[in-house]
Amino acid sequence: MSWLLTLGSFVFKNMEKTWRWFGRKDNITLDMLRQIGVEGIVTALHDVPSGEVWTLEAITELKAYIESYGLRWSVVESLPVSESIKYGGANREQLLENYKISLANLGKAGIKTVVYNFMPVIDWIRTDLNYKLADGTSTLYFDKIRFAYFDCYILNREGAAADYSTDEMKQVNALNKTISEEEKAELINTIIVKTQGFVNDSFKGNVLKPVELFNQLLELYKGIDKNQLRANLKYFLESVIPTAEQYGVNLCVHPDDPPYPVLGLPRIVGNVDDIEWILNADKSPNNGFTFCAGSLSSGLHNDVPAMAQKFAKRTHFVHLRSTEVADNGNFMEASHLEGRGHLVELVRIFESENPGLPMRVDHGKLMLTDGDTKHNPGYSFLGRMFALAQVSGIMAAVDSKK
Ligand code: DNO
Repeated sequence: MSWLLTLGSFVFKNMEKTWRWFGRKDNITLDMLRQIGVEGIVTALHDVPSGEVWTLEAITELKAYIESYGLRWSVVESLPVSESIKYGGANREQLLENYKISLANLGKAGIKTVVYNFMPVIDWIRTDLNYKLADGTSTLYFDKIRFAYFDCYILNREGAAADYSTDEMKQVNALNKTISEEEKAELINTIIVKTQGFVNDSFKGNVLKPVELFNQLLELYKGIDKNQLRANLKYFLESVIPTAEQYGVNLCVHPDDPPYPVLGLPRIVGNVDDIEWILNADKSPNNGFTFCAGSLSSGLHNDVPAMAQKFAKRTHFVHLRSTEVADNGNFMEASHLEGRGHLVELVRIFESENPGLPMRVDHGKLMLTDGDTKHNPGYSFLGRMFALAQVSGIMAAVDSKK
């Protein structure tokens, strides 16, 4: 349990150890989580299609199930924002109404932290889900050239080549000469099906023609530039924040992963200016940020501890994860003790600037028997358990210095 330590007039409250759990279908059970020191659960009503109302009954039923294991439902990740809200489609008003009802129901049930993202078409992006490391474990990897190949030769996006340097295009063209049909299929499967399938409603279920579907979604964003996407996010906030305030719910936008524009699509949650803009677009404390150290650290432009210091007070939820980034932009998940995330520093900052925030580890490696169990990419059991133990150690060391 999170505990309060009173020292003179200071009251410290540790970060709450939470874990992303994908509901009753998750092979990692609540019983397992209770045994490894998890305190709070991060989950969603994964069976409700994006845009539909989360009823109070369904919310309270899942909450009671979680509580029957001595755990609590601490955070919703995510209450998805439908594409039509992001590009400003005809049914946007109805979707916003539904969103408000779901928020109100969550507030009534006592679930007060709600994550969403505002990434058009595609959520997090990786090109390899099984990148082997020297120690025998494997991790997630983003290879810029393979991604550019996907853009230029698989999606065949008009004008795509102009988004890459001459040298990058040389490598992309060379890859085109050597890549096998099998590798191509695996790349499509990785970028569209496996990474999106469990977090992005557009690609849930059995997607028969992923590339065609992907291109249709890209079409919806023709003419939507950064300013228009920002305007649509502001419109979303103006519509839903009053409800969040009324029911005491803290909404917190997740950064873009990776934190820069891709595939000709704008991305607007990737750097200090973006986050400042969002937090100023509606100054309500209920309009907050999910500090995903992993996503932020994968952009070389971001100084992650400086951002934590700057945005700690408006942060409602923290993802503790780190990455290593090469000069050419390729990146992979780092150990939770290393890399550009600087998690020791972050724990120090958040525990002093905004005590008691929920945090979860993210994107564990594949290690030991992880490969034998079916789980969502990045959400292994042993890899994440190992990371949670490391982060718990960091927290204990930071707390002992208070
Ligand atoms: C991937 C996740 C994201 C995140 C959403 C939040 O592993 O970090 O899918 O949950 O973008 O809405």
